[in-house]
Amino acid sequence: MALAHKGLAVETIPWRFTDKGAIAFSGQGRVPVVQDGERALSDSLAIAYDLEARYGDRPSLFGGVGGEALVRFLNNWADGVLHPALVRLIIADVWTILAEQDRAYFRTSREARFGAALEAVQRDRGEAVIGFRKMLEPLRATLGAQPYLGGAAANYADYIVFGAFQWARVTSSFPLLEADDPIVVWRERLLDAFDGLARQVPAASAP
Ligand SMILES: N[C@@H](CCC(=O)N[C@@H](CS)C(=O)NCC(=O)O)C(=O)O
Repeated sequence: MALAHKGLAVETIPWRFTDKGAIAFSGQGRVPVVQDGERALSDSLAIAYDLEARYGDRPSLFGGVGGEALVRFLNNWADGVLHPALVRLIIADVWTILAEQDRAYFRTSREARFGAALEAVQRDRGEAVIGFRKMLEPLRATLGAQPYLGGAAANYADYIVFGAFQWARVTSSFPLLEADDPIVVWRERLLDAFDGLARQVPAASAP
């Protein structure tokens, strides 16, 4: 979304968890990784800051230095609160869509992290999702007052939070939000952005 926001032409390469060799040039083992000329960048926020600095003549991802600073809080909220709550609702679903060669690695690494079987982690999700939806109230209230976190138009603040929902959308058919939730309207708008870029990835179908 950040690359599209900047209007940059990119080539994307399909990647699997166990395919560490393909991203070894970045000096670490996680995606996203961006190769821009000789430069290898990793970590979404670091990539976004770099894009803003390098492509300052293109549409801004942050709307100025204040936005650039404030988005760090939102990124920490997404990493520390949103993703940990979300992962507990869909983690076993994620496993079911993995390629065979990734399944054992994913299960072992995530079960060590949770101290429980993936299926046990998401077992009570029918109840847990109620707390998840309550936790999203500040997001809901903000989107009730303005169309995007970035204000009148979407910016990197939106892409941080949308990224979590997009991940869930493509890995799990579990309904995270109620149909009349204003967050759904915002999510749909971001799915439509950049000629439906995010919508091109199919949603997970019910098992
Ligand atoms: N905060 C980082 C998170 C990166 C991250 O955790 N990526 C996961 C995607 S699920 C990954 O590549 N994991 C590799 C692994 O678990 O081996 C970012 O936004 O770039």
